[in-house]
Order: sequence, then C-alpha cells, then structure tokens
Amino acid sequence: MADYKELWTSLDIDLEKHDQLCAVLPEFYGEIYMQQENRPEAMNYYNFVVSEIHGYRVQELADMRKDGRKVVGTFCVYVPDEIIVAANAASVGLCAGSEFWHPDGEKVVPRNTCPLVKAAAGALVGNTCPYFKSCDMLVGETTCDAKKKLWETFAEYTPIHVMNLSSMKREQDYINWQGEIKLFKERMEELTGVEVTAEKLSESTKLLNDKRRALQRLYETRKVANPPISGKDALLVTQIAFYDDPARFTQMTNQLCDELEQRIENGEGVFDKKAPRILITGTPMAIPNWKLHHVIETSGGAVVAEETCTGVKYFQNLVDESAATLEDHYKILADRYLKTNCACFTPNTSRIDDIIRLYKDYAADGVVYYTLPFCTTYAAEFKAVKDALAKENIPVINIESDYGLEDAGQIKTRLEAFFEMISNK
Ligand code: BJ8
Repeated sequence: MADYKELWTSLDIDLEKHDQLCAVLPEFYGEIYMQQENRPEAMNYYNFVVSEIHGYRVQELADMRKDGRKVVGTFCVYVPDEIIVAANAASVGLCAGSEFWHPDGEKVVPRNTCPLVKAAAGALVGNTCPYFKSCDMLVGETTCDAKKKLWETFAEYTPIHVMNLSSMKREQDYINWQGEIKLFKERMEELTGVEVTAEKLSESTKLLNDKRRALQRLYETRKVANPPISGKDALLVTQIAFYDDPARFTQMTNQLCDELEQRIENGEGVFDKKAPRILITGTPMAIPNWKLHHVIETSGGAVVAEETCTGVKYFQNLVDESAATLEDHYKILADRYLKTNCACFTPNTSRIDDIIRLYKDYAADGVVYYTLPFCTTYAAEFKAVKDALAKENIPVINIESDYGLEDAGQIKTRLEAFFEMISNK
C-alpha cells in the first residue's frame, strides 16, 4: 500500500493502533485468497482494492469532500442508496467484519452484542477506521434492537439520521416507508445543498441498477455444473460493492463476468467436480469476515450462492426505472426495498420461499445456516427454516460463529460430516 499517513492524520486516525490492523490484514488475505488455484485474472482488481483497503478509496472520498461533495455511511440494505447518489454524495457501507474492533466496541456497547454491531462501534470510537472518519453523516435504521441502541451511542460522536423501518409489511408499512424515504431525501438535501429531483433519482436508479445487473450476471456464472469462481471470491466482490465507486465497480465486475463466461465455454471450473454445492443463508458477512466460506471451501465444499445481505439480497431485485415524479420514486423505492426479507420482520415466511428457490436455482446439495452470536432474530428463524426445508428434503446445518478463528477446526469437523452425509444421499 502507498503511504497514506498524511491522509489518515488529517482524518484523526489513531495511527499506532491502526498500524496493528494494517499489519495483520495482508497475511490473513494472503492465506485465504492468494492460495487458491486457477483464480480468474480479473480478480486482480479486487486484490488491489483489498491491498489498498484504507488508502485508495479513502483518498477518493477525501478528494470528493475537498470538492464540496458529501460522504454518507450506511449499515443496512434497506437504506436506499438512490437518494444518496441523487444528492451528489457517496455512499459507503460501514458494517465491520473484524474482531480487531471488539475491545474498543465493548467500551460502549454490551459484551453480549452481535459481533457486527460491536465491531462497528469499535471502528468508530477507537478512531481506527478511515471510512467512518470520512463520513459527513451516518444513516441508521430501526431493524434489530442492537442496531437501534447503537444509533443512540453513535449520536454522541457524529451526525446520524435514523430511518424508521416497520417490522411488518402491511399496506400502512409501505406508506410509512415511502414517508421515511421522503424524509431521508429532505435530510440529504439539507446535508448537501443539492436538490434531489425526479430526474436525478432516475439517473441514480439506473447507475445502481447497472451495479445490481453486474452482480446478477456474476451470480449466474455460479449456477453452472462447475462454477468458474470460488464462493469466497464472489463474496469478496459483493463486499467491495458496498463501498467502491459504483460506475467503476460495475465496469470491473462486468469485465470479470466476461472472463468467467469464457471460462464456462472452455469448461474451466475452480472446484472438484464432486464437491457438494452449498447455499449459505443467514446473517451478513462484512469485510473481512471470510471465515465460513474459507472453511467450507477448504473442507471439500463449493459455495454457490448466499441468501444474505452480502449476497443475493443486495442485488436480486432491481428498482423499476419508469418513475417520472418524486411521488412515483418514493413508491417504487419503498416497494423495491421492502422486498428484502430480513429476520427483523414478522412474519418473514418469504425468506423461506427465497431459500428454497435459490437452493433449486443454484442446484445446491445442502444449506448452511449461518448466524452471528447474539443475533436473536436470525437464530430464532432457524427452526422455521429447518422445518420447511425438511418438508422439501433439503439438508441443512446450523453454524453459529463469531469473527474469531478459534472455532474454525470444530466447524470444519462438523462440515466434513455434513458433506459426507449429503454426498451419500
Ligand atoms: S436487512 S440482515 S443488513 S438488518 S447480525 S446487526 S440483524 S443482531 S445486520 Fe442486517 Fe439490514 Fe437485516 Fe440485512 Fe442485528 Fe443480527 Fe447483528 Fe444484523
């Protein structure tokens, strides 16, 4: 990585502590990613993004801010990026996937909080994440209890706007979400001084749909008999989608897809042909949480899709591009964003339909149900998912695990037994 000390100093980063974080990531990434054989050439772009994880993009954001543009940090796929981009601002996903941030997080949130929230809290209060430091405003949402309380903590440190998401999907909840989108648009106008018009929203919708289309294209390549890309590479691409420049990301991901489609034509896959095909469902995996994919793929499995917010939930639904007025946009955005099936909703049976559909579409052999500790809603939904999958004769295993690597061996043993069981079915 180039020398970004001056940039980090200008962002008030705790350089000493931050150096410790920068010291461990390259080795960790090298072990997980660079040992893979026969990786697509086009993954070099994503290698570069990770090698510059706290540099290149942070510099771009700093340059944008120098030009008077704003940067907004988000934590959930219910928050419509279309509004942020239409206000000429940049959106960066801030969910944090490393236990490095937990000790600082535990200073402000309870120890028994989900790792994702604890890490986000630590990244902010420990002054070790330049993305948090680049944000002019954060956007929270009323999904789970842990997040709701996190926003109150964050408000002590930085400007934050919280969107009030209902936990049901009745007609009045759709109307409520339209109203919340309108309020968010007004808050973004206040922040940026830019009027968000229907035309600007149409442009941002198109830009973000193009990103979704590129990710859809990538995931299509994973449906073939021996996919040309590993699950952990596909996960990395999706994780980067949350904070990279959208137009560049789309271009680079389409280039990757060109190569992958060529590989399919040439019959080149990255897995052992007999590897059991795995669909992962559950809590999101924020960068650099690559543990489960790595353990699965070094235990003989092939991850072919993720029913998670760092998987298909992020891009499977496009936003209708036909809106002509602001009112149309609010309605269309509300309809699209409420199609996401998060365990924070009740009831949430559509998520089960999604899991079964994806299992069939990706010709999976088994489902790994992943939950972060203390994520009550996803843990609680396991039983309903398991019962529904049993009726369809779909094998499933439940893995609860945090960001630490201590339990990797134990998970591997359980997964190997699961793979053996599904291979003999
Ligand atoms: S739409 S999954 S991104 S809320 S893992 S913090 S739920 S205790 S991240 Fe999420 Fe939006 Fe839902 Fe997706 Fe809470 Fe669970 Fe932690 Fe979670």
